[in-house]
Amino acid sequence: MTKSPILALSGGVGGAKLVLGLSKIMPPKELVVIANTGDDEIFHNLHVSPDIDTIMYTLAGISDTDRGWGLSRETWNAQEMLLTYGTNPWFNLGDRDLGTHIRRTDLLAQNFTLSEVTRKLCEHLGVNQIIAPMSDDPVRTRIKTKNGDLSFQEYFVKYQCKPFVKDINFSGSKLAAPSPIFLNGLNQARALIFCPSNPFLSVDPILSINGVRKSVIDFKGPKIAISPIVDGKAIKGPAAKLLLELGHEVSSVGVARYFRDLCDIFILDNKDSHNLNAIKHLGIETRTTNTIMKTEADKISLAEFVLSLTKTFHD
Ligand code: FO1
Repeated sequence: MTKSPILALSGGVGGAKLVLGLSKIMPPKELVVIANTGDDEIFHNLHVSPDIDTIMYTLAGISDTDRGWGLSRETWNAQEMLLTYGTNPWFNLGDRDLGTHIRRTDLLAQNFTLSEVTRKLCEHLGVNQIIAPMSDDPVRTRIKTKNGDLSFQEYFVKYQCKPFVKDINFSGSKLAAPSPIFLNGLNQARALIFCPSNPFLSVDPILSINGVRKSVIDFKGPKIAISPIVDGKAIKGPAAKLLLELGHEVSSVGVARYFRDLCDIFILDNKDSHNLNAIKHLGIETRTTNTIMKTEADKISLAEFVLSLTKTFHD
């Protein structure tokens, strides 16, 4: 009899690493992964969902782990033809990856929801875990910078996170509803895991959806977060720069303050054990372990550590 699932909220590359670790130690149907879709954007009339694809490709074992996104064995012939035609596509879409976006766009045009489309793509890729978007409604991260407003991908890829960020908001979030699988997970799951990802770019879009922040705060089971900042630096991406620009302390303490009302247990890397007391003073139970996931064994051991905490806390 399947136990009630674990709900893992994930965005970006770091989140997918822990999701892979969890997938290696849990029955597939007990792992429900909710992907941030604030990064989604239309390129060449194709709907691209980067964080869904990173999770889907990772669980299907076909992701390009060096690049951190997209597919292994990728070729770039379509991209080259676009350059030949004098366009300047700053968002690189590989030939195999285009297959995903073409199929997703076709199915959306047939009025399937993004959740249904994701399930169909997963079935064909042999992914048995449950992956769902945070919402079937459009929610888009908007980055307010000193040089004007940018979409997530313009900020992250076109301008390589260089612009100074003044604010971040999520267009469509107030009208959006959590996806059916997300809503079901918030009511039925036995634990909730914030996979290590950028709080402002991967967690906030999810929490911005109508009613979600309150449902997370009221969630009955244990809520566990892992700091994406180790020793004052982000493992990957702009998390540290954004903490600074948005006026937070650039440390795992700064991140703990962000998670203060959202989690019961906050996991630090061993390198940050000197912050243990400061975070405990915030009233958050804190644990330390190795959170740097370089190898598959690292991903599995962090997943085992997190899973063990859901058991102790829960029972
Ligand atoms: N990241 C880049 O830095 N450069 C790219 O050209 C790029 C293309 C791309 C295409 C499809 C896709 O699913 C992801 C892609 N990413 C690229 C990563 C993307 O920006 C993601 O949103 C980040 O991984 C953060 O979640």
